[in-house]
Amino acid sequence: MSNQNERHRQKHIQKFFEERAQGLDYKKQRKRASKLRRAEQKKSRSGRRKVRRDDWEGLIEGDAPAFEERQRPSGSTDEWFARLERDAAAGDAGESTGAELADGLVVFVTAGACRVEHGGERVDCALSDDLRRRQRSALAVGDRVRFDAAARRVGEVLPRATRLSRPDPHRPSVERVLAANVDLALVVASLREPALSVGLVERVVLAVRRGGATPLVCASKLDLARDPARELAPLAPLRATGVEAVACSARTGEGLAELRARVAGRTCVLVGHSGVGKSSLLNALAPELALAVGRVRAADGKGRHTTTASALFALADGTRVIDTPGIREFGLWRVTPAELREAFPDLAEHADRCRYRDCTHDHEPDCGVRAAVADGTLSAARHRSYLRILATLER
Ligand SMILES: Nc1nc2c(ncn2[C@@H]2O[C@H](COP(=O)(O)OP(=O)(O)OP(=O)(O)O)[C@@H](O)[C@H]2O)c(=O)[nH]1
Ligand SMILES: [Mg+2]
Ligand SMILES: [Zn+2]
Repeated sequence: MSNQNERHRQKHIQKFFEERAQGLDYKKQRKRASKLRRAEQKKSRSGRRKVRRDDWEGLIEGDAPAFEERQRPSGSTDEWFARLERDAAAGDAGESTGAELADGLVVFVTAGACRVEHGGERVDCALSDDLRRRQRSALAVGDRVRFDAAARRVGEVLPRATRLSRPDPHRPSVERVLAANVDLALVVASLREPALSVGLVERVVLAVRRGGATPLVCASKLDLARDPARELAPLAPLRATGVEAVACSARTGEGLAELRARVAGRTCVLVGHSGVGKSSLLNALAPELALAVGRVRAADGKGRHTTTASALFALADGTRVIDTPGIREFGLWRVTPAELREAFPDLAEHADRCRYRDCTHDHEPDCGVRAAVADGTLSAARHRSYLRILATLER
């Protein structure tokens, strides 16, 4: 690649980062994505590697609609081999400076590139072709990487201590990692506006534990609750199974001291529906960030997907918090029915009365769990939650 082209590309990437950090809206993102794609395609006509649609799908995070599914590329065997050779020729080796690789922390990811923090500095890096292809699963905010600071190129992603994953909403066979190496996941659900969604909280909590992190449920917008005890009640069964919860309000500051104490010194991620107040909570913890927050729609009380990309922020005391775009639904990545049963220990308590050892507590005769629901010793809502999740697992 000529120097001029490279400079041009870096400028594009830079601009992209800046705009996304400012929370550019989805339509603009798409427009920009297709512009970038055309630019790359032009380049590919002049002999560079072909651009894959995958490279650009990574641009859209959260649950905004994706580009239509990619078709298998057409071409003859000769063309495919020619492409292989071109890819190899355009590979990493030629562009590396051969310098020692440094360790860095990924604080922002976009298509084909990411921002890496290292020694207090932030470096925008391109990804190797291999990483670029597997980007959604292979690279996430919070990842530790080895990178070439001079060539601004990421070589390797280090093994993760924890991960928060879900199936890609647009392509369920692909794992999408929302955040890597977090200790604590703040599962944010507002008591009102939008209404509390216990089902989503249960699913995210399950995914957080499956990925090795600790969940902490944040019941937000406490100031809107008219009867806090009653409005928090739907979270009680989850709490009874050992999941901790704090109720707080970014508006009045209630509960924030407790939240601050719990996140102090740790690496955390904020997850939840759009509009529940994730960015507002982060702003309340660190006003200097001045993150964009959006109003919820009056018509349906839903958020407007204000945060469009995940990003990691370091607070003054060394705490790290990853803000993420609102999720609409949360699929479970490779959770087995047995793991699901473990996540509902309050149901399992009644399972020794089931006729079958592998009873799913769904349709089987003589089910102790269903009997417990019938005689009122187990909450019907918990059983329903369990069945709803069970129905969505791959079996
Ligand atoms: N009453 C009240 N409103 C709040 C509170 N926290 C946030 N809000 C409002 O809720 C709306 C959404 O807040 P955001 O912080 O943008 O929500 P978010 O979860 O980051 O949303 P996305 O970025 O779209 O995922 C804004 O209008 C906030 O002012 C709170 O504690 N109380
Ligand atoms: Mg936000
Ligand atoms: Zn049963």
